[in-house]
Amino acid sequence: MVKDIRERSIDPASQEMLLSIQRAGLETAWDRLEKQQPQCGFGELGLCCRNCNMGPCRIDPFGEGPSKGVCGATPDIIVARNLLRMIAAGAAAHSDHARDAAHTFKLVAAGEAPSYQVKDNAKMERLMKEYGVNSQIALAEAVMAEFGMQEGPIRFTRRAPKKRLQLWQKLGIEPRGIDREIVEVMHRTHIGVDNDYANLILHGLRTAVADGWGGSMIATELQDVLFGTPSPVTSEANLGVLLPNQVNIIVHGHEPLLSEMIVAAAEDSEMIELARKSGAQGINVAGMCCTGNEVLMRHGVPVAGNFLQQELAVATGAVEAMVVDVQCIMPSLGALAGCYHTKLISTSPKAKFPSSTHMEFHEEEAFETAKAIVLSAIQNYQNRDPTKVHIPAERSECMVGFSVEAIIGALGGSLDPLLEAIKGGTIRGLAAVVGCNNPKVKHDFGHVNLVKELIKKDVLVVTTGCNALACAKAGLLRPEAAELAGEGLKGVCKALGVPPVLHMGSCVDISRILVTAAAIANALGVDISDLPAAAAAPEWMSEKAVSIGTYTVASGVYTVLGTVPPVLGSQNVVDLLTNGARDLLGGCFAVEPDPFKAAKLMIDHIDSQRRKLGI
Ligand code: BF8
Repeated sequence: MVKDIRERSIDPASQEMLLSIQRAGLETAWDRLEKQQPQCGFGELGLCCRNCNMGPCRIDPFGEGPSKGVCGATPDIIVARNLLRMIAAGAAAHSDHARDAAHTFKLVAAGEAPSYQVKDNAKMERLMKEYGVNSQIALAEAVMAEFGMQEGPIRFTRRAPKKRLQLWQKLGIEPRGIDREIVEVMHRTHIGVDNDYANLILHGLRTAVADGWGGSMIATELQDVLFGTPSPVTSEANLGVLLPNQVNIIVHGHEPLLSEMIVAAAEDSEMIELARKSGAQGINVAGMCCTGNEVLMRHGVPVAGNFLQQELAVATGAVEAMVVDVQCIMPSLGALAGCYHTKLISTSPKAKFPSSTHMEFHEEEAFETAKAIVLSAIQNYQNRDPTKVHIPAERSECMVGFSVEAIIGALGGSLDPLLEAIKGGTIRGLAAVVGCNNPKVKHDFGHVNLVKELIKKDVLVVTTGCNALACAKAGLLRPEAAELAGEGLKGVCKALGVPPVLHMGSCVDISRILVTAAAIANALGVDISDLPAAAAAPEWMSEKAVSIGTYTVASGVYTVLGTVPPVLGSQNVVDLLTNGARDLLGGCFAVEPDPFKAAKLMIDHIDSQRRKLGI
């Protein structure tokens, strides 16, 4: 029996569902975390090496047991190698997502994916110019080639301020092809290759830059071309968006290639008619995690929640189908869905799950597959058990969809009003608050409190991923949330009619934040590292977040993590990431689990940057 469910989440809808799940005798990630206690100390410190079969080797942090692995690897080497493999996995996830978008874009160019069209021609033309090509197919081929390119540079690194680019070149971390950098991580971390922790970390930086200024940016740009560049739209967030009398379909995962089609299929009149015939009043699609962010910001599709709410959504007993593609999908879902009538439908050949129905999705016949998936959800409506339905009431309004283009639009066509507000001090600085949930942190507590503290002190917040969804649920993405901001920020938000926290999309869309930071730095004639800006991931857990944090630091941003990365086993690695990086890159990591203290660290950094800029 859990002592106090309020210790697990600050979100009333989640608390309600956690109680309901507990009463049903079922388990969630929070329960499994408890059962894992105490977690492996060697793993927590990054001191366990499984890279060859002389091991596994572990280093005793207290100096009483072995101080080296069988091959002679020191704590510095083991910690750095483990960190690099996390970066590689994260960069691979974002970049493989981008590859799928590029593949679809190429099929569209060749007329082989009739379900998709180019929605933003102007953006496509800008990209063609940037790549120096004059046809859609040539653009598709040029983008595809960037993944396996043997020599650099990848195109979008040219969007970074000149000083940043020169610094990357000087340090030898300007990335070549994205896949090449990831492969090189695996090579260097194989037994007996790179055994210099600093040299390893430099390559980690290069790989992460290939993610942020490569894979993630490609995903964002091509998704905008195919599905439209987001502009402000209002919607709602939290489990209360599930509807008692409709066929509820949750799209969960990351790639809008699938979710866009499900949204379109659910609007098909034939499908709506079938839903009515089955006794439902209609079809309700709701998002979850980052694919939720994608359809939220492009179509205003309501979002049921962030990472830790995926199990809670199934336990409402009101979900006919949870349709998943890739990333951040808990393997527990199939078994949990089996306790209700919910169908867990996997769609990617890369991602199959226990106890799921697999309906493979291919771009060439995307709409047809999406219709078959929606139909299977409709047919499942009759299996819903009304006695098991429990939908919390909470749903909060939100205004989302602040792409770079939308921000410039809201400012009246140029960044100048923002720059003036920053220079004049009405806006103290900028903060990017992003990242996951992690049951080690009270759900949404880090996100919501950090963001509230920042806006209170006149820091304009941009957000993506699960932080964005936490903010949406807490009402921070409404223009009315300006009332919670300091006087300066409040005035700017009220004048523009925007919230003090701007939703910029999914996790690959952190690339939008990089582009915004570069544009501001260029306008001020400085590097990103000179800006009164900081970043944070208060509840991060995924390897993607490790890659994101690393490219943020490589881009010159002071980045505060709310959970401790597995690096404490090497003081040298810790020093490099928290101090050495500052001298090398102008950005570095800090770790602070308390969101109030984290806000203070970020604001102190912003203030010191303001002083250096003389503003
Ligand atoms: O890419 S913030 S838990 S959903 S990894 Fe996953 Fe983390 Fe959420 Fe999106 Ni990002």
